[in-house]
Amino acid sequence: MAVRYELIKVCKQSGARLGRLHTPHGTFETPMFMPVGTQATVKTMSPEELKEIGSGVILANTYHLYLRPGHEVVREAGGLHRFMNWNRGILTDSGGFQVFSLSTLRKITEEGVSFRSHISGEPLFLSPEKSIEVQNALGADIIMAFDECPPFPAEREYVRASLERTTRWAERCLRAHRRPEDQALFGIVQGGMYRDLREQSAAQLVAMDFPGYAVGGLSVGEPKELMYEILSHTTPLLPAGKPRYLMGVGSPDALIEGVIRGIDMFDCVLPTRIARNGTTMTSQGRLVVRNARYARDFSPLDPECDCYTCRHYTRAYIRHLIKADETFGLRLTTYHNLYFLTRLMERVREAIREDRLLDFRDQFFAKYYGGDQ
Ligand code: PRF
Ligand code: ZN
Repeated sequence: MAVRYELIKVCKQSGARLGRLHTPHGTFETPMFMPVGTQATVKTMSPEELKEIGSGVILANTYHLYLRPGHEVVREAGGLHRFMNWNRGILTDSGGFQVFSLSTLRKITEEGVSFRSHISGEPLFLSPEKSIEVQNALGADIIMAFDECPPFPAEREYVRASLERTTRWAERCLRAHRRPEDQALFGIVQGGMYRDLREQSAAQLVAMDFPGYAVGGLSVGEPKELMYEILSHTTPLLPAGKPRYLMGVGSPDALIEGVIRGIDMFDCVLPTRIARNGTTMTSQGRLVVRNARYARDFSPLDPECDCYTCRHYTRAYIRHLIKADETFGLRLTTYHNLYFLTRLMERVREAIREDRLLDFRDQFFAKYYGGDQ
């Protein structure tokens, strides 16, 4: 088996899980946050920096790497790990979600999705078989089933037909998978905001015995409370002995609330994307370091942070770099934001170990959201 999940303990106060994910490229503690490296690079960060931050698994995208440089190039390079010089974990998303958010003129049928490349405009096609072929060539430790993520809001009838097709696609993915011994294929639960459809999707996928499960179709524009409600309803349907991954979620509050509802893995572009427009996450909440009010502020981004950025550079200097379009500024804010979320997950694991995750949440939120959460 490519990936083995070891459940270490359940927090008596919250029900959250502390575990270990054993992969062909190392063992990583969960709950964990996975930085996004869409194009086989976490924008502005070197692998050495990611290791220093403490990242274990990073995410790359099938859609982007299929378009450019092409999966055959990556296969020839010896797989993604060698291609990008990253010897810890890699997870690839299957491409369906990115086709819908990035390409134009897409058309979905039982066979798959046809679309035009957002780079060259050329007509392309992705199916469950093609997605798995590409992901087998890329060689990530964890690969994802090819799914459809319905928009929000979506009518019940559409969501039902979509999840049933996602289930049939998941079966095709399992059959097409050529490297089950060193790549774990995760199923993705869909079903939108309908509890009974989540039950149907989870039951069908669990019967197929995937080595791990993702909850997809959330954080697509619905109110946070609704996401938490659907999540609370979905995670208990998944087997306790396998890892659970909440796709595309990375705000501090959603990470903590997700862990409380039994999630082990998260990914999101949020920390890296906001860093590149001059927004940082600190123990006192978001800080827009681009703002004029920091022009003469010679304190660190976060007085409680001991990352490379906060040990050596001031808000005034980082603001100056970003205003002057100097790329070093983007590296400094990206480093800090990834460090912040990685430390947050470390503190979450410590709180689970000590059965006090609900207390930790309340203390963290009081500071991060200024007491109004
Ligand atoms: N499916 C896939 N990737 C995703 C999602 C999904 O539903 C989401 C939803 N938040 C993010 N990334 N394959
Ligand atoms: Zn910092």
